[in-house]
Amino acid sequence: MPELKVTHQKAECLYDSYERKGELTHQTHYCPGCGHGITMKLLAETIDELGIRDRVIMVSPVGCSVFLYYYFDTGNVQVAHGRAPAVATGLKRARPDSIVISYQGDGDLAAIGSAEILHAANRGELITCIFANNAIYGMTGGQMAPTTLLGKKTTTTPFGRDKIKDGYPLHISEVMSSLDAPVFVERVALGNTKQILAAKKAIRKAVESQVKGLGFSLVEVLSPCPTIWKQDPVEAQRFVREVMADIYPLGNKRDRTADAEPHPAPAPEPALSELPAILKLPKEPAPADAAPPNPREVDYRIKIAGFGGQGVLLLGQLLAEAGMDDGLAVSWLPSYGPEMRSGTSNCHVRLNNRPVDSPVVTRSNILIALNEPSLQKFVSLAEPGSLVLYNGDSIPAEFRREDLTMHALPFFELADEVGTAKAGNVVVLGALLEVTGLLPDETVDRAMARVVKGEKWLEIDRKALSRGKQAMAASLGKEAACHV
Ligand SMILES: Cc1ncc(C[n+]2csc(CCOP(=O)(O)OP(=O)(O)O)c2C)c(N)n1
Ligand code: SF4
Repeated sequence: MPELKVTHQKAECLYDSYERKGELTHQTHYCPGCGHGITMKLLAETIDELGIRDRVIMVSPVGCSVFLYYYFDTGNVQVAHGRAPAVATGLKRARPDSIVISYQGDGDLAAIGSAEILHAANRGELITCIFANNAIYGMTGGQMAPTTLLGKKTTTTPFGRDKIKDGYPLHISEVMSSLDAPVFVERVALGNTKQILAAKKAIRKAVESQVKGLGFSLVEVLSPCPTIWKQDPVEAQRFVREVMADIYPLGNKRDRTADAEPHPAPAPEPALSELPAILKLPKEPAPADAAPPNPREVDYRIKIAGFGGQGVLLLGQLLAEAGMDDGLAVSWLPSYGPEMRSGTSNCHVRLNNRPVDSPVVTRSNILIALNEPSLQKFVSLAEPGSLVLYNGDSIPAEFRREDLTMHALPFFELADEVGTAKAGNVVVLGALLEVTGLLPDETVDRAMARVVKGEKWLEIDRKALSRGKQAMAASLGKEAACHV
């Protein structure tokens, strides 16, 4: 039997099996004939040939190519829609030795991310962008992209793209090559084998220019999307070759790789200890002034949610300030809705006897929900066995959970009794202290005196705090009596 010779095999930088779906470990998620699969193969071969796999960080977008990280056994970061050039910039600047390759579709790069790509290119960031232009939003089912051809029917242009209403197809490679900084810009296509070989050459040259430290490079790949175009793969390739390439002329738009000077090596970073002086930060309090570390084992992950105007953020701030005075490590992370008032508002507070690893509270062990939508949104994320305080007369039946301790009190009505409903957030604080003993009363009072502006308000808040404690104590007494 003649000896078998391997003439073709997968690139080494692609995983042997893809863990995305148990039953499909040797298939990508791309449709038959999709250009993403071909482009990624060319990219993978380039990485192997240049021997840079250990240095590569791929930045994958939102769009059909989002799962790139399931296929490439390299560094991977998946980013928000359109933000690949911004994240790639950060990665490259933080790790100048890495080879950062961002991969984006035309919706991602030319629509929502148009500002990012323009400025990254204009700054001449040392990154490589692979731009898969299939002239449509693939992942979301076929909306018009900035690159959609005139007359093309899409779900958002049911009568065809109209130059007056929808504008003209955006020629990204030409825009890129009108800038001073890019060193390499080329448009290629996947319309037949010859074009695919040319695409490979361009991709390799673009990546190589980064390896040599020359500057920004971009390859636009005209790419078939048979599924959304409603064509079979052969027909879609023909469309790329004969129709798309006519509107988007192929070829090199900029090549300064022969005479570009490599970017100078970045200046060494200052030592961490020098930063306070450089940034003119106020001196940290001497250890004697700072609260001594708290020996209690504490890990409170508190989510407070309501609508704007309920004092959600101030309540979080009071907890964090008081926690700090108690010698705990604290964080306070506010999150606002877009409206100034009456929009949604929530904040994350962490109180810990060890340094806080992340200020984000995903699974709360204390949830304070100041309205029903907040309870609905966050109760499923409360840790079993944890505490929920709800602003209302009772917990709505559909959100009750047997594995949580849930208390309902009309905090804002109680605040009204002491002078103003505005102090409802401090009534909550009182109730929380009563039920948990989370922080000593005098520490909370000290923090309140610091944070609350004006004697009048401080007086009201002190009353509100004790009203909250009282009401919670009464409610606990009642509940205990019920259980007996
Ligand atoms: C902030 C945000 N806006 C909108 C979306 C919905 N969305 C997901 S993918 C996509 C467009 C993808 O099109 P494209 O970049 O051309 O990639 P393709 O799927 O065609 O490869 C959109 C609008 C989103 N995920 N995030
Ligand atoms: S919808 Fe289009 S772009 Fe998305 S995987 Fe299928 S063929 Fe590729």
